[in-house]
Amino acid sequence: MVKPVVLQVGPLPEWDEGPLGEAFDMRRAFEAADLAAYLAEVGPEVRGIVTRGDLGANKAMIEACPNLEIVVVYGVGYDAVDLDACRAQGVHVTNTPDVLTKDVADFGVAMMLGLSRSIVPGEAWVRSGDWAAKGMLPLSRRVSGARAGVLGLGRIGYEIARRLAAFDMQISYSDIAAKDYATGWNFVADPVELAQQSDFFFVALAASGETRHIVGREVIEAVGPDGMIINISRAANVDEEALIAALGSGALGSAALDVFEGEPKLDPRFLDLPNVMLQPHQASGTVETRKDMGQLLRDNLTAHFAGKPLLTPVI
Ligand code: 8YV
Repeated sequence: MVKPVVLQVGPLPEWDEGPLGEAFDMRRAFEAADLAAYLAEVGPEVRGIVTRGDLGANKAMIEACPNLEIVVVYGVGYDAVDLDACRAQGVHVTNTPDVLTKDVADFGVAMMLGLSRSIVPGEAWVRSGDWAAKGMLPLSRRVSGARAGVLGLGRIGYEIARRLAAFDMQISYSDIAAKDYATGWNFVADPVELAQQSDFFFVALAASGETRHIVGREVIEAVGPDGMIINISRAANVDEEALIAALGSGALGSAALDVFEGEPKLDPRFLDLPNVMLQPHQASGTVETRKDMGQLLRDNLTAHFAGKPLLTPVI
């Protein structure tokens, strides 16, 4: 049987690349010196695209593959895939929801605790000898019992809120509408109002054209000089210029960030800010979750080429 030709946009763990190579005729776009020339050469043969949430597949790539049938995303976020171009060519898209939800929620909460309780500076204080030389580390801020706001109470936002409840936090959330599964949590329609009611403000909504910079200067300043913003969603949900300005002026107390515009080449001004925790988009980065993401991605691709229903279709 002729293996379907599948374009791979970025590297994946070996435990995925092996089985993909066995089942499909993989073409590694990320190894091409000239991507446009490579797409012009192999594009007509391509029936599937394997990509990651942070890489996606743009209009040029999709249109370079006239026989494309499916794009499978290694990730829950598909904001970097041009869905309109896919619809125009009748191309299916799948993602990997649910399998990463708890790890991403854990990581968001860990960033909140890590920054608020000075975990990283504490480690440095000990390793540098400052503890012996200068005494106790400056005091940090309590988390338990504080006010938490969750912008976007989807799967990940819900799991974050569930974890925060265990810290006796007062939980409010914003979303398109109140959620019947959000028992005991306070629905606030306006993100600015949610920010005013939050000591810890989580950005957990799926990114789209509608959510771009939903966390703008007004929301950022409403979180305030004693508040913290935690972003485990997409950088595009936050106005990074306004964020950097507020962190620099003190209008915003602090931020813990796992995602950045232009990542991994983040804005160098972040590196000079003492009140920001910087993480390399690793919220779903556990062996267990990445294996589950890879399996689900491969199951979607296999189902498609076997003419069976997709497991986690987006379109
Ligand atoms: C992945 C993600 O890190 O699920 C997503 O949308 O951004 C992350 O889980 C990314 O997709 C691939 O590396």
